[in-house]
Amino acid sequence: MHLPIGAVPLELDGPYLGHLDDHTALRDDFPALRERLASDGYLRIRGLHDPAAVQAARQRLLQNLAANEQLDPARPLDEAWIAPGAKGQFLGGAKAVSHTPEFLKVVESPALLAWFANLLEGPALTFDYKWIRAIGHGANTGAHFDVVYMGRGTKRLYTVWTPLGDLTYDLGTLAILAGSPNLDRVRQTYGEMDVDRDNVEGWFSKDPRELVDRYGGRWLTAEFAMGDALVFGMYTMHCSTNNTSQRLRLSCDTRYQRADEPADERWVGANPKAHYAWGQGETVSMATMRERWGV
Ligand SMILES: O=C(O)CCC(=O)C(=O)O
Repeated sequence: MHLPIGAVPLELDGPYLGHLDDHTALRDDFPALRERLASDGYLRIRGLHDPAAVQAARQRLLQNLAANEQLDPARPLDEAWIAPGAKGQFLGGAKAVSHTPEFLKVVESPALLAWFANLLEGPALTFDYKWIRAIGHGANTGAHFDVVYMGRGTKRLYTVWTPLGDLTYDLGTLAILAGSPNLDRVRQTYGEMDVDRDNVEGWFSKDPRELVDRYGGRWLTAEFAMGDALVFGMYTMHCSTNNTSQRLRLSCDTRYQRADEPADERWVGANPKAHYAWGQGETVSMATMRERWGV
């Protein structure tokens, strides 16, 4: 089986693409989880969320997408078939969907915040801004570190990537570059960037093969079931595989950190300011910056 990432099809179980480890058995063993997060750069936990709560959040999101003519009305709502001509939607910061009781019950649940408090050894908070994605046919996300988008506070900040529904490979799923938290030179250059300050493209690469050839490691991915989640740090290189189906891939990514550490001011508060300068005026290409950094 080949899974495309952008323009590049990668063979699953080939030299460039393998499978994410499953850390579910360690779910409540916090010292072990901390070790694995440091060594692997991610935690894949099946059933981290209550699947019924995720289903309710999915339902609410589907209703919103249907009202926005993203879904084919001739097909069952729950299957999320793409309306003819619809392209999918990025619903980051769209409070009408991100602040419904159903959605908050998943990403701000007391159980999830308590799990993070144990992992981080202190009370945890989550950013008010939520990134919700309805990914259309052919779309994916290029390889990047999250720190370039949200690095103004503590660097001990973690992403929880949550599929809002069962994700088979054809819908597109997340992929992580094994060993990427140890790419010191990339951390010291690209990892110091801030997209609003520097106005540079955010994606480090659109070519997953190039990164493996240059830095080693392998892309790792998996299929996900409702309730599963992937947790990773700010310096874990990740991307997503293409949605090759005719249905929307629904997922969200939300952020967690210790409450007593500084939080990036762009993403907290009743009306987070979000990216306020990125993409305005001339944007510097990543190719230019990579050449300058020598990475
Ligand atoms: O879902 C995607 O395509 C990208 C998600 C992502 O980049 C993230 O969770 O940081």
